[in-house]
Amino acid sequence: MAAAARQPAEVQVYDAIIVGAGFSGLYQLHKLRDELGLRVRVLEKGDGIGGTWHWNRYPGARCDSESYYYCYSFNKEIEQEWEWTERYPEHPEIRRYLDFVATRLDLKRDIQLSTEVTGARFDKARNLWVVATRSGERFEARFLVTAVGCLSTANVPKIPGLETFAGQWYHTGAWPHEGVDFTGKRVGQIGTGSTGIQAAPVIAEQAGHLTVFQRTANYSIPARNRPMSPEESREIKASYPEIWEKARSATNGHPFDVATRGALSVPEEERQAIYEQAWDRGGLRFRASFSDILLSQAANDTASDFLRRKIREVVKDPEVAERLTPRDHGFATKRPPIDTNYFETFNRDNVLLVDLKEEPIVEITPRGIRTTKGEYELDIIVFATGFDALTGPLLSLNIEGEEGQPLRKAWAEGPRTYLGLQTPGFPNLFMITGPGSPSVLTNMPIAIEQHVDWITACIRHMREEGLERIEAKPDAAENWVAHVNEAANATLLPMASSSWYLGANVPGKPRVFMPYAGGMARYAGICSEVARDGYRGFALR
Ligand code: N01
Repeated sequence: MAAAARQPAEVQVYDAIIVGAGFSGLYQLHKLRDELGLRVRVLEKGDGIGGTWHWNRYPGARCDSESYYYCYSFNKEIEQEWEWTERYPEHPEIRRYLDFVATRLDLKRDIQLSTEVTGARFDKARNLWVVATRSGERFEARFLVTAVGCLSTANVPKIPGLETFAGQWYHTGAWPHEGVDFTGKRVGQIGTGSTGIQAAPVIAEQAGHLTVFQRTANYSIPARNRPMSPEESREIKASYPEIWEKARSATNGHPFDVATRGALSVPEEERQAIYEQAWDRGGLRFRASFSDILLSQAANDTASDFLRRKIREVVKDPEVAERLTPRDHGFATKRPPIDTNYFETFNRDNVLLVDLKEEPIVEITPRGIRTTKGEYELDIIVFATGFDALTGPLLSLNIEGEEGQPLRKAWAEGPRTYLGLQTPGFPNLFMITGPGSPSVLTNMPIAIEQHVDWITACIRHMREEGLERIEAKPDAAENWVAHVNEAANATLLPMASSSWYLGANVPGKPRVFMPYAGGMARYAGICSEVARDGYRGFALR
């Protein structure tokens, strides 16, 4: 890719540095370079573009949003030319799509791969960011835009003895590009979130034996993946203007209607029929069956009970079914997974479920995993244990603000942002889908495009007005954090105590509800209003 000679001692000067070459970084590069004419460099840690999809190549990895709207909406030609082959795109197809976009827009020449940002500090005398990389390069730029994704810092739990394990172990979010051969192997998988639920059925088909170590039982809706027919594809392409309009006006960036009726407003029989229909259709849309599934406990109970019954119907052994049944949280209060044959997998002879609530892990031994009840011998351990979500990817950049204060310190009690776009004390730093924005509660490309468009318009404004510096005001951030809490508390989301939305999956992480739960359309409206009001809440000079 970009072939500029790398000279460790020399400072390379740009108008903007973007960190990350996934969905966000690619679009931000296009906007700043091709619309504003800025000199831009994208620094990407991986040896390929694709962000999340570069790293997450575990068995069964495919997107939970449907392909026809898990993509960019800003370019008509790309939208019309690209052909999705399945209802949900598998990881190689998403990488091919992003490569197609990057080639079409000639983005690669400004992307520097295998370049890990190890530090960034704001030079307040010159109003610019000084960025350092692992290989010793130095960059300077007026603007620093993080496009690092929300789920890119792998969480490998500190289980004693891991270093003694004689077999191989892998985290799903850093999967070997050459794949892993499970043939005839005894595999242990820790974790039953969206990732584990996608991976287990595929691993079970290949492995000699699979043991799934489950800490918290999860709900899951069948994905009902299938090939896209040419007619379907044609119809979708003809309706894109309406599809995008719907996605942007929705609460979660998905182009489907959320029912306006409440779950308890219809008789039991009709409610069950609605759930059955949603179950047969499959996918994340299940939670749109009623308007109040995430607002009313009684409504949520009806969905949760329906899904618990489905587990009992699918899983033949009643004891295993009971262990697989979530009792501690309501449906969709944690990010709901979708699956292909997840619960069915536990009917296989070569699959065993270990409930870590009954027998917690004590240690990893050279031979496998030892719980309080015994040792499970394994050749391979798969950590499907999730991520240090939302804040982890930002904190790992070692960013220091204008007074030299580390971001890690500024966020010791949890992320403090204004609109999830900026944080006080860190001028000219923009975060795409940062904590405090709807991000992971939405269909990501919609949230990404909204942020990139807003950031681009803001930088355009600054250049037109001859401004050098923009910073979120402390009181604006304080009010926004309060509003983020208020929006979360108006829903049932904070009630799932083991949720990564709250940082609960990482020991020692502050328990703060991080994404904005007030809805994508409402959020986008607030951002537009703020800009129209002369960037209310930001200090510009
Ligand atoms: O991670 P998770 P994920 N000992 O945090 C368990 C997106 N995504 O990678 O619930 C034992 O959800 C943990 O248990 P508990 C999507 O937004 C998207 O699955 O904390 N177990 C849980 O079961 C998703 O929500 C797609 O008690 C431990 C699991 O590991 C997000 O990524 C596909 C443990 C982690 O689940 C994250 O999903 C996949 C320990 N010490 C993911 N630590 C697509 O759209 C953690 N666990 C394709």
